[in-house]
Amino acid sequence: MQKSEKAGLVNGKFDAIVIGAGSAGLYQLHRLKELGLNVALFEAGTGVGGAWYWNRYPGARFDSESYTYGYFFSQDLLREWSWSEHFAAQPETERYFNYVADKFDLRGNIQCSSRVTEAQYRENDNRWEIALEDGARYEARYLIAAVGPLTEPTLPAYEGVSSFAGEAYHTARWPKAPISFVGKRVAVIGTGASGVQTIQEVAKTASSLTVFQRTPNYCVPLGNSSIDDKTQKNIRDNYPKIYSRCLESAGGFIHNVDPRSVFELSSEEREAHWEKIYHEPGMAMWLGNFHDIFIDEHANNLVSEFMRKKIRQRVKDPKVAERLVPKNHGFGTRRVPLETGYYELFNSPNVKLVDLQETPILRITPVGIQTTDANFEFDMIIYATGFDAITGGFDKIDIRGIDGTRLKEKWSNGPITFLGTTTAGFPNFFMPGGPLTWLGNIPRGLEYNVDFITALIAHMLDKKFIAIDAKPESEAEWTTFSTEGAKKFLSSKVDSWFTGVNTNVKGKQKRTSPFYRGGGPAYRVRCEKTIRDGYNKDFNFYSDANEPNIEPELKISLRSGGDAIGRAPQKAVAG
Ligand code: N01
Repeated sequence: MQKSEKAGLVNGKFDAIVIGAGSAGLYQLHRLKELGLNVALFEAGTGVGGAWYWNRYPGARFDSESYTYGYFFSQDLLREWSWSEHFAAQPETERYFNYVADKFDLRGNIQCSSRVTEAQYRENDNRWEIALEDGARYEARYLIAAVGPLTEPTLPAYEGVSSFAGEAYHTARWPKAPISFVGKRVAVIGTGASGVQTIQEVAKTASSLTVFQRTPNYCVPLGNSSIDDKTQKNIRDNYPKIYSRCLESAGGFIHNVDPRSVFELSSEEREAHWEKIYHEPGMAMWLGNFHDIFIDEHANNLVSEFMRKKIRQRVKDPKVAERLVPKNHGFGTRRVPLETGYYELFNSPNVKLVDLQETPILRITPVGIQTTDANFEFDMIIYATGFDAITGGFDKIDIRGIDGTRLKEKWSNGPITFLGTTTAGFPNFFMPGGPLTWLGNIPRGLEYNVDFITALIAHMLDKKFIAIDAKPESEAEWTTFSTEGAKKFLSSKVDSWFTGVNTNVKGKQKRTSPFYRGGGPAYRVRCEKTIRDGYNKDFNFYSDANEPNIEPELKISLRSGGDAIGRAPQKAVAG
């Protein structure tokens, strides 16, 4: 094995290799170390934190309540860490992940500035061999790709992107050095969750801000505030309850879908209810709304009209307001951006909105942006143009399984996995947050995935199996179940990263179903079934003789929701 030029991991052979030092990767490293494994973690960035390392753009902050986002696996950590705001900003979250890395003594196993470019399963000895960008090679029995669902930023495929002579940044590759907007003419392309957060910050100091919007979104007030000592104590005392609420809700948030139908209320009652939850913090308006707004067009039309009215009320110029009003999709069918005074910004003289449906961008020029209507000149262009979501982080690595099959090829018509954490033909390869897992409040799903993977590896160690592979029939069943189940949601009929669409990535224009929509409780029911069945209904296990072992015994339990908060795992409810 060749030693990496970078300081750090000198031994080329490990029991397990983890890719990525984000929320999933750090916890996975911790849990595998607890099993007594010799683990290496390779991270492309210069520090830990994953999404919260890379997305350091101005205004980046949680849209989930801070105290529902952090880890729940450690009582000590819950006791020690205090979030300063209900929706903490990126610097605090990055500090949190650094604190975790130190507290659990993870740094000695992490090598930063190390991008994994290849991973190949060796059938002769059932081990994975990986290569870094610098050519260094390492090997391990288990490979865990904790690459994250929103990892690979995408730039628009406009002519001239590289010709712009001013400053240009993507929100997900924001520099560490401070960037000033003072006195600058700034353009922001993109109005998703990242764009909306960035725009609010840039508008404060830029001499002018021009927002290039292709699809308007329904944005909802965030309702952020600082956490005082009394509230802090209350949060700490109530962590078990907070955790249970996250577990029980479909999205993993403290907000849960209202079981009532929109039509159970009179129009006055409905309006009053929406008015109330519109002003509640976080995702209340979206994920705490009536259940049928997600599946019934008539119900959705009513709430969409409410939201449109809100936008019209907040923006003074009716023409600008109309451009900000979404018309081609219903409320909640795409990720809802959260904001503080976003719409009112368009009332200020220094903020201009360009509707790309009326006047599309033709090209980026050395001095700015040319649309069908005008030549704009800028000092800075900010691309808030999103990600090659869910599969992008995997596609970036040349991952080859049995017979040299490439993962990217296997997934060319949409991802195929078993529970999002494994995929047949790629033994001992695990994916916390992989395609077709349940995604909601992302760390809640990741923590559960990591526990599931750890239990599976512990089971292998216990039984002295050297390889495990998902059964093709199990992954076919899960993929079909997950994909078919998604069809009932209105969001499946709308282009966005929720449906795997990215106009900037070749081959990603067709809608797919990249993650499981049935909610956390139902997802866990299926995971727990495979455990109860002793795993062997869904996995083939191989022992040294390279023969499938048919009846492994079981003595593994998942940890999240168990010892972390001092009670047994919740019985999951299908939702
Ligand atoms: O990316 P997006 P994002 N020309 O894909 C536009 C999470 N997140 O980075 O809608 C012009 O949502 C594109 O337009 P359209 C969260 O899960 C979390 O904002 O495709 N415009 C859209 O407006 C979120 O959902 C948090 O027509 C182009 C925007 O760029 C996810 O990350 C904060 C274009 C991309 O929006 C992704 O959000 C932020 C083009 N060629 C994000 N290409 C927190 O919780 C794309 N666009 C803190």
